[in-house]
Amino acid sequence: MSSSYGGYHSQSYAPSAPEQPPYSNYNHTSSSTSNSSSSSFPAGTPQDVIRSFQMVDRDRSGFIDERELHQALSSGFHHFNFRTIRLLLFLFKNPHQPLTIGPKEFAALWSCLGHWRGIFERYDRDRSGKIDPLELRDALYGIGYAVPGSVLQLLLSKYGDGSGRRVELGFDSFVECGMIIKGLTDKFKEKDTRYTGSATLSYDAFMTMVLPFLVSYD
Ligand SMILES: [Ca+2]
Repeated sequence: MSSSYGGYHSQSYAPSAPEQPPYSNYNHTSSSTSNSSSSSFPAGTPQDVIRSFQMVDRDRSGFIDERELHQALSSGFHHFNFRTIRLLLFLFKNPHQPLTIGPKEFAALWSCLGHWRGIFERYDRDRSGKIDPLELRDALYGIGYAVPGSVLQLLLSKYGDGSGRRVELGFDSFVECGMIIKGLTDKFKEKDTRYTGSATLSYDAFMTMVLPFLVSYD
């Protein structure tokens, strides 16, 4: 169940799966008292991460939505487009709440983005502030994903401006590409237990694997 993304719960996408139970008590007790939601952050969460969350969680509900997440990440990291935000939301959402992020997920997401930031900076070799196709290939290879050129091309075709010019990815699009490749590959590996490079999987399993990565795509 645990994954390196801080836990996304793929079984909730299985068409045959029962409905998720309705929202149940998630850690924070009485929402009306003014206790800060920091009590729900994992121990050791940096103060600036907690502050970022609280700054956008204006109603102190202990959860943030798409717009609030966009605000928090854009001021903390870099401007994020909403497509990336929607993917992040799907991958990190609280299992009991549709499309919202609680403190625990926010801390996991923030630390995950920190890792991607490090990779981005390491592989932006010409310091252009963008990742070009070769830099992307090397970055993915560097973290253990030898992605075929044809797959990379297909992936990158989503990010062009239609002019046919070479695609360059900002941090948000880079994170998106990285998470799609990493997420799908890791999901595949779960089915390919003997690391043969091929796997047999059911229709349900296939759809469950792929769908979360498509829903953010408009
Ligand atoms: Ca570059």
